[in-house]
Amino acid sequence: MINFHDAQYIISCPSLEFRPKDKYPEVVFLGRSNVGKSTLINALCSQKVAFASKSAGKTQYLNYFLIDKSFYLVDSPGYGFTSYGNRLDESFSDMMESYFHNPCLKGAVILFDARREKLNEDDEMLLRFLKEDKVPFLIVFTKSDVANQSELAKAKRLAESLSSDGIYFSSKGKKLDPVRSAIAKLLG
Ligand SMILES: Nc1nc2c(ncn2[C@@H]2O[C@H](COP(=O)(O)OP(=O)(O)OP(=O)(O)O)[C@@H](O)[C@H]2O)c(=O)[nH]1
Ligand SMILES: [Mg+2]
Repeated sequence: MINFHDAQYIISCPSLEFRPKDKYPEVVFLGRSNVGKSTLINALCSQKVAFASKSAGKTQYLNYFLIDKSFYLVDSPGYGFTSYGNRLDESFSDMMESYFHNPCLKGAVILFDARREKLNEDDEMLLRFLKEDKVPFLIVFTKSDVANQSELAKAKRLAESLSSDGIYFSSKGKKLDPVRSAIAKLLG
């Protein structure tokens, strides 16, 4: 049974070739910079394994966390931010595109800020990569504590337009079971 109690940081990889050599399945967390990827990983594991921060661009590489000694959660750098500017960085998209050709990858958790209304070019690109490599995904809306009702309703419609239910998450709340069971489902 997956309980997310045992979480260990393993390695930070600049590309897929540095991934651990074992064949544990993995689920990757994707989303714009500062959306709350590292925060969600910490919440799921009930401990601070991933580095979360107020400033954008904190997570730089693919960070592997071994959970329950049976699978990896992979924290990824946020897109839409680089130290040089704030457009999508080519090296980031190269890193991610090759990352998706990954037989151990069982699925992705895409995070959107619950207050965002629509997708931009970077989001579309990411969804295209996932589709090309047939990577199943689920959508989590973060920061739902600071979104209003109308924003939450729009978020739901956005998820539906991507054929997903969309799960609301707030780091201030404790409702993690829906995310945990959706991840368990991706892992099969
Ligand atoms: N109010 C609120 N703040 C949140 C929530 N989730 C994350 N944050 C805050 O958002 C900021 C960014 O969180 P991170 O988890 O570092 O975001 P990230 O997506 O990992 O960012 P990068 O690594 O830079 O791509 C931090 O200040 C968090 O405390 C949430 O559900 N509610
Ligand atoms: Mg991060």
